[in-house]
Amino acid sequence: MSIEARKRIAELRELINKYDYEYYVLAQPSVDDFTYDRLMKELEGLETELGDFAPDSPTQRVSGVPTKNFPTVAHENPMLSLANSYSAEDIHDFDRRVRQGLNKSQVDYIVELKIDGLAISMIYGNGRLLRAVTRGDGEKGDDVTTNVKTIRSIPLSIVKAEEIPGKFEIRGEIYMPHSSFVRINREREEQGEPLFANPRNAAAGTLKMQDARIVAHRQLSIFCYAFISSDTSAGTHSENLSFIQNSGLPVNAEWQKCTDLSQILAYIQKWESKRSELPYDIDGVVIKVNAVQDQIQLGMTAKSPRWAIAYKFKAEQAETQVKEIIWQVGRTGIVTPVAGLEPVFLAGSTVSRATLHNPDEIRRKDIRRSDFVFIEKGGDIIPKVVAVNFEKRSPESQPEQFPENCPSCQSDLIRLEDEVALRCINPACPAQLLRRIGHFVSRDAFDIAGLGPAIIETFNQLGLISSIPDIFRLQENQIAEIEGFGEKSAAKLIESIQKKKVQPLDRFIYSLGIPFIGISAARQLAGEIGTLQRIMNLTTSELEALEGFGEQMAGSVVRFFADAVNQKLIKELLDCGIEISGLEKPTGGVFPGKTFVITGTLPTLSRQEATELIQRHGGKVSGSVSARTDYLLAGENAGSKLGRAKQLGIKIMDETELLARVKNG
Ligand code: 3BD
Repeated sequence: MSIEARKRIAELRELINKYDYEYYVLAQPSVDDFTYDRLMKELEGLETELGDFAPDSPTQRVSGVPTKNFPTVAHENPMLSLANSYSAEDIHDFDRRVRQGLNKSQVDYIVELKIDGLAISMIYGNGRLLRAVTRGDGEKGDDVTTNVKTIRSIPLSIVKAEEIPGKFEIRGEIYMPHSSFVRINREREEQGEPLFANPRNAAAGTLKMQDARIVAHRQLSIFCYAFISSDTSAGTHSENLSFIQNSGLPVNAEWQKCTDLSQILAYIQKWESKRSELPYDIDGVVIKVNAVQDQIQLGMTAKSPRWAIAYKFKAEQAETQVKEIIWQVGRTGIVTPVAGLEPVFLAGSTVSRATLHNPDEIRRKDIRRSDFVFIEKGGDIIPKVVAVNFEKRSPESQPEQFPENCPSCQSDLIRLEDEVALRCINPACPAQLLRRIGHFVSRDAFDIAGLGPAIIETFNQLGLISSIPDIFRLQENQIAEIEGFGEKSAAKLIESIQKKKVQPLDRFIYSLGIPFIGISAARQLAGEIGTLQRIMNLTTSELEALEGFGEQMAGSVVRFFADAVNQKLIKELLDCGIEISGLEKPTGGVFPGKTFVITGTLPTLSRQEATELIQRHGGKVSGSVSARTDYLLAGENAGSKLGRAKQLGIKIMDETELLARVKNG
């Protein structure tokens, strides 16, 4: 029995690996999903029976056990950067430098698409995938092996290549195809979670996730572009690409050999115009000298090889028509123009709105209703209008009339001196109120699930919510009567509201919607000042003494708390039974209740990552050094904060120590 079971296990593994390769690398499946699932189930069953959980079995792609933090590990070979170029002239110079450096009149190049994803290094030993590490700073990165193993186009073991070196490294770019990106964002929208701005951010967020099951669901892909081994001396880059491909790893098929500058430029031109037809994002083209001997001869500069260069495309644009210009009232009364667009596909998703920022922007670019415009995605979720296609403008078109009255309450709009924005200053404006309520219940504020914009509006129209404190006065029986609700959902909503009545000070401050005070400023106020009463009594100069607080933020806080309307709001909230729980409870974690200040550039962690790591382990991060600071986390080029921390005798910590302490608990 056991011998037969073992034989069957080996058979199934081989079969499933073959099907994975056909499906994920060749995109030519030879079996249907049902058959595949059945084989996978059979394999899982046999493995459990025999207790055989080989790390390279296809069943091990998704470990059910979430990994803790990602250990930082040094790269076996440093991951270099690529020099960037933006024009034909830059490429011309590159080609001239290369030929001069090699003293040749003609050089063979390989040109490849530059995948817009995240660079990864994978180490194979005796044919098995041992480790996958993010680029990090090029010297060391995060060990994300568990997550990378969920990418089904990456073989866990290589058997195909005739002769494979004992140990080798393969590099590639992990990316999220448009299809996965659209699906993930749709799911996030349904769950009320913040959307990813682009596939690259989605891939980055996914690769750093702690739960490999979710990573598997996100469906990342990879294209590999480099092979490094000390065992073999490959002749050319194109041979390396073939080796990678023969090993069963995906290589982007669009690479090409070029023998001169004009061919390179033609390739760039072709892909600059065809990029939108691809099912994944590219941000340029990479040009590499083909012969490894030539690469060695050219060597490298401080950070990047002299034998390769990236040509970066300009941001991708799409053309579409402006259907309407909508004037939206925000929670602070600013009235923002938004273009409602004929839906158009751009860089991975369908776009139907673009921000027009403010009236000046509309005039400057002369954007009108019915105009055809070019739009572009930046790092933001909402794309922007880059320019009007004046050739297509209708002769009847008229410049956009700016509203003089608030589209919601009809009160006169004003335009403050030194401000570009139009503003509704009616404190009772219903649109502002709805937006303020929406902000109050949002994720970083009171985080009340089940009170989306549509429900808030319904409750408002029914007279159930006319102010923020009214949220806490809602009655179950009132809601149960509303169409679309029932007793069950009414009870659920009331429960979800009651559950959120106790909030830490930072969330409470943020939820008030003080202009210019975002979540991090609110955290800073809560962390450094400590109580609501003290925050309400701060003077402009005390506020300006806080790191990062300028005149605008300080003035806004003082004005907000001086306003009787806001004082009444706070009093009513407290009367409704809202409690401020002080700061997040300083229990548990490695740094319970400890306050960190971060300064300088850390070797591997970004500021955001370090902050999250500290917070996950019970600590807080503040913006400025004070007597209350427990640790200064210092990186390279630390400035005045380091001096001040030393003065105050505050313990200085570097990233290595932080990571070690986190690791050792
Ligand atoms: C791609 C380096 C060399 C091996 C250095 C020539 C910089 C990201 O499709 N080749 C490609 C791609 C990236 C590459 C090289 N070939 N380096 C390549 C690359 N087809 N994207 N990169 N990288 C990868 C990087 N990443 C983050 C921060 C700074 N640099």
